[in-house]
Formats: sequence, C-alpha cells, structure tokens
Amino acid sequence: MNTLAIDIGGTKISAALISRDNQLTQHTQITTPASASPTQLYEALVAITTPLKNHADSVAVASTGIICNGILTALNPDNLGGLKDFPLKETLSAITGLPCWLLNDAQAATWAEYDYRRETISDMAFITVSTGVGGGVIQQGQLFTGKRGIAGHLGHTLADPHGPRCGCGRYGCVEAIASGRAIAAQATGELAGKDAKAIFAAFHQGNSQAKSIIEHSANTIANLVTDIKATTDADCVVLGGSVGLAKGYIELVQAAMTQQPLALQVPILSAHYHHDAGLWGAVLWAREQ
Ligand code: ADP
Ligand code: BMX
Ligand code: ZN
Repeated sequence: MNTLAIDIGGTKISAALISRDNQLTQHTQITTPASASPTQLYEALVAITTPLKNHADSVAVASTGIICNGILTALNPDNLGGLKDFPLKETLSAITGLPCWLLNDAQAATWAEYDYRRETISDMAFITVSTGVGGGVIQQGQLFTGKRGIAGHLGHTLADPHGPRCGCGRYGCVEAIASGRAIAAQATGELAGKDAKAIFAAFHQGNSQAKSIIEHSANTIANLVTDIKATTDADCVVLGGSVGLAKGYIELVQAAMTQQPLALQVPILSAHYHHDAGLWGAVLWAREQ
C-alpha cells in the first residue's frame, strides 16, 4: 500500500503516492491559496487529496509553519496568505479517513536529506530558500523539532539589525532578505512586480539589479551557513527550495563561503531529492514514528 505524501508550501501544495518499496507516483501540484480564509485552504486540501486517498493507507504531511499538536501556526503569516492557525491533522484525517503524520516542511526535507547520507554523516543542517527560508538541524543522527516545533526555524535568525521587517514581526531576519518573497520585494524599476523566478531569468540575461538582489540573498545564506557551522559543527549543509535549487544560486553561496574563516567553512550541497525533499521526508519520518 502507499502513503499519501503532501507538501504544503507558501507558493505551492504538492502531493504524491509513495509506496513501501519507495516508488513515487501520481505527483500533482496546485497553487497555495493566497487568501487568509481557512475555507480556501480546506478546499485546496480536498482537491489535492481526493484523486489519491483511495490508493493510500496513511497520510504524511510536510507543511510550512510551526507544527505542534496537529495545529499549523504560521510564524510568518504573510507566507500563508495571512492565515495564522489551521487544525491541519484533524482536517486531513476528516477529509481522507486515514491516519495522519505531520512535520514542518523544512524539518521533513532535512530528515530526507539526512536519511540519504546517514552512512557517512551524523550532523547536518538543511536550508530551503523558497517562499520563505526554512531550516532543520540534525545532531548525532537526531532531528531537532523542539518541544513546540520551532527548532531549526533558521530563516528567522538575524541577518541585519537594520534590515527590513519580516512577516514574523522581527526586523532583519534572513527570510526578510534572502527568500523568494524578499527577492521579489526588493525589485524596483524595470523589475518591480516580478517574482523571484522572473528575477532569476533577468539575472541570467545580465540584468545588474537582479544580480545584486540575488547576490545579496546568496551572501546572506552563506552567513547563515557560517553561523550554523559555528553553532553545530555540521558535516555539511544542504540547500533546497526553488530559489536554493535555481541555476547558479548554490555556486554564489559556495563562493561567498570561501570568504569565511577556514574553520567555519563547510561543504554546501544541493538537495538529493530536489523539489521533492519535503514529500520524501514526511514519509520517511512517519515510518520512524
Ligand atoms: P514553496 O515555498 O511553496 O515550497 P518553492 O520552493 O517553489 O515553493 O518556492 C517558491 C519561490 O521560488 C517563489 O518565490 C518563486 O518565485 C521562486 N521560484 C520558483 N521557481 C523558480 C526558479 N526556477 N528559479 C528561481 N526562483 C524560482
Ligand atoms: C517560514 C515558516 C517556516 C517554513 C519556511 C519555509 C510559516 C508559514 N513558515 O519561515 O515554518 O519552514 O517559511 O516555508 O511561518 P516555504 O513555504 O518557503 O517552503
Ligand atoms: Zn522573521
């Protein structure tokens, strides 16, 4: 039988079936509703689960936001269309009639990326540069979730005390400078109103404003990686998310890392599971529970 895997992000919701022998099939994707209405999120979850639920015996979810006792609470409500709290476990159990396992999206991706490397490493961190900036930390083979689900929310560490206000309410968070939303928010003039994907396209066509916004993001992530190394002595740091995986981005982060003190440098790798790290992590984590 299969597990129905769901990854709820600030921009898209993806789902797939993952079998016991690790075959991923029926990959589907919809846009995350931009409205603060819980009804819209409910309807999106019904739409994505209905074609798949009869082929599964459990549900494993990776979701943006703080996951605690089955409730999704946004640390940055801007990234969930302004929606602050949502009874995710209860809702999905009711929609599918199946047992349901939940984890934060970046924590889930961290678990998948660790699982892939577990023979060779014991300590690592994962950073998703996506709608927001999410993270997860593995120490001695253990995923840190924290008692309240907050552990590893690396996007809300301080990058610049004089930086812009983050949707979480703090000023100068990594997320407020480096995330896909932040990249879009910094664009002016000919790039105003464009999303991060379009700003990357402009960067590859030689646009100097796009280059400086993307380099600022990459430098901010390189500083975060250095902080992670100083805090955890990670064996490696893995990057994911559509910005983290975008052409040319990891090379910019790696180049900025070479400017850091040698003892604080650490290998920066691209996510093995690419855009599906959250889906795989949710399922692999649920199997461990
Ligand atoms: P989610 O946050 O829902 O998990 P993503 O990881 O796809 O979703 O991140 C969404 C962000 O990534 C948006 O800001 C979007 O503009 C940006 N993005 C999507 N595709 C690309 C791409 N090919 N290159 C650069 N940025 C991208
Ligand atoms: C935000 C926060 C994290 C999440 C991260 C990446 C919310 C709604 N989300 O920092 O919990 O892990 O974004 O999420 O507060 P994504 O949607 O960009 O993948
Ligand atoms: Zn923040």
